[in-house]
Amino acid sequence: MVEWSETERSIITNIFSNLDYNDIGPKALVRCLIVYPWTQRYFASFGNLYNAEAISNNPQVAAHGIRVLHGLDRALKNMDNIKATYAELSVLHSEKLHVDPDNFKLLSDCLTIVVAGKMGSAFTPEIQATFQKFLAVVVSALGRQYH
Ligand code: ZNH
Repeated sequence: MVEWSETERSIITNIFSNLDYNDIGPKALVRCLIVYPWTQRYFASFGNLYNAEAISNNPQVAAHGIRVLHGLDRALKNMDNIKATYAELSVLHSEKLHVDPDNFKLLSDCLTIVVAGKMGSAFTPEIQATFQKFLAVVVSALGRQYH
């Protein structure tokens, strides 16, 4: 089981309580789709993803970015049981959506970059380390039901 210190818990709680989901969610997913264009294949139903501008202006991409970010609330509220918390979502991504689990890491890195840009110098190495630890646990949990 993953252990969290009180400091780590408060860092994670703090980041999320100051996070503007409607801003950060879309920006993270947009960045992922632009930087790693092969991730676009899962969003064929979202319409025009023809270039960076189209991706940035696509309302379905924005809505999905917000939904994914809210998906992290579950981990936030269940930090001691992230694995079980994502069991169902892992099955969905594996068996129904057929999302290659490597992509979870790509999106989490994009999220880190967007959060870093937003927080500026407040995103200290310690805070980054804790945020990336949190995302790594989420990524591992989401990849858990793949076989
Ligand atoms: Zn995912 C969906 C989360 C990643 C793809 N997602 C989803 C949802 C959620 C999530 C919550 C919804 C579900 C239901 O409905 O039930 N994701 C998530 C998270 C993450 C993710 C948390 C990380 C961090 N995804 C991802 C990626 C991808 C994806 C990376 C690719 C690339 N998802 C997806 C899809 C879907 C989802 C495709 C479906 C959509 C629609 O249809 O709308």
